[in-house]
Amino acid sequence: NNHSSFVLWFTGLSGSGKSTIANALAKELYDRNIRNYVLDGDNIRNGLNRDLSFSDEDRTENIRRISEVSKLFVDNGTVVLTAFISPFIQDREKAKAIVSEEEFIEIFVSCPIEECEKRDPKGLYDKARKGEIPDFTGIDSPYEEPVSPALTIYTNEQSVTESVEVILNYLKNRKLI
Ligand code: GGZ
Repeated sequence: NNHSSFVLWFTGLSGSGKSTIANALAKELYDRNIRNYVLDGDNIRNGLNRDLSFSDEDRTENIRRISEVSKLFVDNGTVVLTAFISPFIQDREKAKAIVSEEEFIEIFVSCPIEECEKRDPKGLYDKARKGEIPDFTGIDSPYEEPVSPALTIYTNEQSVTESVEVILNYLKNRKLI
């Protein structure tokens, strides 16, 4: 288990597949004895960040705290996989600066909003269209695509297994695993 730690920062729309891919990759890393941890809405927005809404300001604060927590995990020698929409370029840039540029790997989980809306696993897009959830990303709140992510994963064209394989190959090529 002699490897450097880093943050795999997944960004993309709700329903794009961030958490699914992060969790599948986490299992692969675990099987290779690489200590890792997935940060997502379930363990952050329900706990540390339960005081935050989905306003632009609160999303920025959400990402800032997640970045600081990620840095602590990296200091501890743990690979971190974050699965948050993180819609603003500027917030992701700040996250990169907090974690440190060399240890920050941005992965764009790309999926057309029509497909995310079709999947709608939690029925949130449906509610947002009806006006029941204000400031919903992609509907009435912006999503700024990464300009030069380390990797882009196309979840409407690739299976979860294929996506995980692409990321593992990237990490191997960079000699990070
Ligand atoms: C976007 C929302 C919203 C609004 C609740 N906009 O598909 P999910 O359910 O499980 O993932 C979404 C999650 C987004 O939280 P993040 O912390 O990742 O967002 S951000 O990085 O922008 O701070 C969705 C749910 O929370 N959700 N309301 N208005 N997603």
